[in-house]
Amino acid sequence: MKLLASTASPYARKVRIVLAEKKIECELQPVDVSPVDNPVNAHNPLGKIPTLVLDDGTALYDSRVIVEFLDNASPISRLIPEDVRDRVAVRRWEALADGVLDAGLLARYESLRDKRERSKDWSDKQLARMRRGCEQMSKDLEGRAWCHGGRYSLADIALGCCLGWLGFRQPGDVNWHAAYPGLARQYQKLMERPAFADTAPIAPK
Ligand code: GSF
Repeated sequence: MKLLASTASPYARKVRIVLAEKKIECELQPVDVSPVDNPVNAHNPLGKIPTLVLDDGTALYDSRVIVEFLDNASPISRLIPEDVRDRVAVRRWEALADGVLDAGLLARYESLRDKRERSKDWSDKQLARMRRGCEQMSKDLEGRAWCHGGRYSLADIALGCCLGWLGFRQPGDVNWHAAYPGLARQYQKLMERPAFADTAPIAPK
């Protein structure tokens, strides 16, 4: 089994953390997805990472499908609850954290365009989305040790990957750590886990 990934991708980090928490061995293949023709296309028509290639050649994407597969592949450290209501709550957290990331990536891509081609309205829309998302996550976490059900789960992993990337890339030049101290504290706590500390985002060489 091999994971096509990059050290900067927050969605790939989610999968790498799940692999580590569940003690599943997996080869990591760093790939650059910026060129139109990239090595991921042969496995995933969307050309996106993370993509997990199983030993029989089956490719799994996207990160949400991969983490579900991995959580069921081993009983060690269950990260997605079995109970439907709990599972839905955890997956909603994941959808929210991933959604904030999606908006952050769009804002970042926009900021990398030539100044004359950038749309302020488009960027502002993404920033507002990120802000509302962080606001909600901050509110939902208030007074809790973990995102859902009093225990560490995929929800915390998704939140941590989102916050880690926001701190790393700073889309929109917003200082998220200062704006949401509760979230910043939670990220510090998550970083005490080896699975998080070992996967902190790094810009690819
Ligand atoms: C998002 C993957 C994604 O956008 C998931 O796996 O959860 N919903 C998907 N990956 C980016 C890399 S990154 O910024 O994490 C990607 O592969 N982009 C390539 C492109 O051409 O958009």
